[in-house]
Amino acid sequence: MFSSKEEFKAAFKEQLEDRYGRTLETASEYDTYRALGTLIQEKINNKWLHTQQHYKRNKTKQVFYFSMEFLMGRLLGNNLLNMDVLTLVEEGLDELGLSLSGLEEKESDAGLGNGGLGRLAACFLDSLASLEMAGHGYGLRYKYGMFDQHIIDGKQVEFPDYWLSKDFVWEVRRPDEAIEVRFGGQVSSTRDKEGKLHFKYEHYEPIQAVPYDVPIVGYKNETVNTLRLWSAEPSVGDTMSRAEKEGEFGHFLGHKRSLESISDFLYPDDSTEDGKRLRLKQEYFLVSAGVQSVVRYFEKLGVPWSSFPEKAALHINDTHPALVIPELMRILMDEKGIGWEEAWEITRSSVSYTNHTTLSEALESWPVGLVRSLLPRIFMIINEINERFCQELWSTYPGDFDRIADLAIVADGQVKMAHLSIVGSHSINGVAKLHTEILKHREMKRFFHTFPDRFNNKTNGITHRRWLMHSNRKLASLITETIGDTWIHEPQQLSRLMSRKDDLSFLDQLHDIKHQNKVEFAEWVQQTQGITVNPHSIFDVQIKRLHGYKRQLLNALHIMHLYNELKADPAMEMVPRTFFFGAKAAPGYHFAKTVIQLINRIAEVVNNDPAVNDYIKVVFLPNYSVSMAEKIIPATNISEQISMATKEASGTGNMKFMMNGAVTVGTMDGANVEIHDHVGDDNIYIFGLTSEEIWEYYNQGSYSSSSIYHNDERIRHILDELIHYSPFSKGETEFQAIYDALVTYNDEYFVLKDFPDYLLAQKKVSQDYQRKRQWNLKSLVNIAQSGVFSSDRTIQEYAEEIWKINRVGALK
Ligand code: 26W
Repeated sequence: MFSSKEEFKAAFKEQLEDRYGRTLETASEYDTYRALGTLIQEKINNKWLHTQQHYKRNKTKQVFYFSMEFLMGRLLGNNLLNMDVLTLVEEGLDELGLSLSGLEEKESDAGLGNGGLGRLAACFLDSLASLEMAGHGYGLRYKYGMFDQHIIDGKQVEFPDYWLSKDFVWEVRRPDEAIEVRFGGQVSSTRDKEGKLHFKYEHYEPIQAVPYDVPIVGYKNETVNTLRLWSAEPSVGDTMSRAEKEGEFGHFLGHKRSLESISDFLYPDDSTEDGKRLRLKQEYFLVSAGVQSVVRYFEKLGVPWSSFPEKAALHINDTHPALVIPELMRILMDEKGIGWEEAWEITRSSVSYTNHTTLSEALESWPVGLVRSLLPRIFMIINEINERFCQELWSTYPGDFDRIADLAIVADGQVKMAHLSIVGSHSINGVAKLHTEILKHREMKRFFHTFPDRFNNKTNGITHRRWLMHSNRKLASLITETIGDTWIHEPQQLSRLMSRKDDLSFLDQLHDIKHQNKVEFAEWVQQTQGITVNPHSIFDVQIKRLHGYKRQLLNALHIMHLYNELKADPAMEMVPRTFFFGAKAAPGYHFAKTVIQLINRIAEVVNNDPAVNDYIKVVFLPNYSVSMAEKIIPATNISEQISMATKEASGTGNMKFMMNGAVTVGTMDGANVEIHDHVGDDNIYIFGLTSEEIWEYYNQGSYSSSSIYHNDERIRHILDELIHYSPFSKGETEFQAIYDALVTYNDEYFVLKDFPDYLLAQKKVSQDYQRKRQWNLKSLVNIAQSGVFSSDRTIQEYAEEIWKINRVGALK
């Protein structure tokens, strides 16, 4: 790397001149960003090459993490940190009159994911490389990532996110490693003399999958793994012959466009599965290109097929890449001549599956007709897997038709992807303790009964490098000054901070850092949103996708209630609070969009009312993204994790806030349960129904939201304000759907039921916040206990218990 600032500055200027034809004086900020990015990329390349050679030479077992989403965010800062040149580069740029943070803003935020599942994949890649483990990501190179959200007249409007309009300096296109993926066509079979079946696949549509590789740099080590993103391109030979046959260039162009559309855009829905043909094409495109490239690599090792599972672990991130199972079967049988039993053994021993949701509307299933016409050979294999599985069930549970119908992979004209994933893998994991228990004893109860040894828990985690060291450098420095830097490699050492729990000056320092972060964030809000917020107020933050079960509505109703109270009694004592929201709604999710509209209405009313706006402010931050999260989380006092119990599989935002010293207001859901275990009752505000209580209500069918509405005057007042003339409704009917969901349709997510308890928890927050020392202590405990939620811990568990891989150790 660079041995001095001088060396860096010289190299940087040279890059700017030689590669981009600019000098420091003539370069735009974007040019300087590109010059810096490509310069660092060149330095990474050397390590990257060595890592690959090392894996090959040593025939190292490698993990291939298949995911339809990788929510990477920006890479410049992270790469500088992991390459151990952050300070040197920052100071060097400073001497040249440039600001690193300014340049970082020039990078587009790679939003190739919806939310939790995609960001988890990104954190895992960082941990794998930082732990010197051989693990790579396989995903799609969407031209358009998660849509850009604008708020116009208080409503969400979506714009395409053409993130590639700026060069993505980190990717390397590798056309020589392109792979052909086949769709449609017909399959016929013939028997040879020995009676063995051979399948012939004809009249299919070939599409080229071209890999774009992105290096994943380990923290201060020699490991650089790969995120391989596949892009769809027409197969040259095929299009030429078509153009010739059809004799018309117009046809050729249309054909080309339709092929390329496979990797055009990310589906922006993480809550409902809508069975679109193009989505299935995307899934198979990723899977087929990925599995073929793994097999190609494996064959170069020159070891027998039976050792495939010792050389490759194929992980599927939710069911979206579940076709890995029949695709590997297809290649092993049709292309490599391996028999069913052996192919099945190899496949099942190589594949593992993570479930990320219990929401039934998000479970994928594909109509049989669609799978058959788009992927005829794959469909045959799925059918065969299904038949063999049902046979086995029949011998274990003879006569139990009901059970077999319930567990079948193909049933009711649908292919059930979760069933395929369970049957075809050796490990199935949930993402937090509670979630895994729900899978084992409720959602996947019968599968757990059949395959008890396959189920296990891997509580999620987040990379402390991006989410603490990079995004909150002041706090990271204070931690290192206090307990040394061993926590960086062993984040659970953060618990040593507990020795400072009685140290007033340390607690003050924590407070000062939080305050400075709030001041900086307030300045950013002022500049970008034109809203003035008071950094002395409590910063209360809910940032996540907008969904009914996540209950942004509960938060919004609380604010309406506070407003009503303040208006009724202007002398009421109130600790000033600023409520921040960041949330995108799926474009077709009307209810979620109405909630966004309500939040924006509340903001408009509250922020413009001089009688309350010294006490309450509401800010809806449009276009929430990874880079925005990095700005707001270090400045947060209260982390809102208020999903209806049983619905949030884990949550990972909750962990990021905790690590940055925010205190959680939350339900006993997902990983909140484990956060509570680690910090104890005094350092978290738990409220609301528990999962058991929810199930009890379900069993009894005894929940009645309308009786709450009729009996609780506060609730009635707020809900009436939604539909009758009030400052919030202005006499319009926009919020009728919210009223109806809560009152007429019996409040699916128990918002009204949990409302009173939520108010109490929030009252307690306001009281406690005023007792500075106790509050700072809560913040300290949260930071000190957060080490277990580093994704390094999670990845170590996956490595040992599922993938069976070790640290590669120092590469040299
Ligand atoms: C087919 C449409 C679709 C797309 C994505 C349905 C469901 C999804 C994901 C499974 C939703 C998701 O992101 N789940 C979240 O995963 C996180 C990482 O494990 C958890 O922390 C969140 O609780 C969970 O909601």
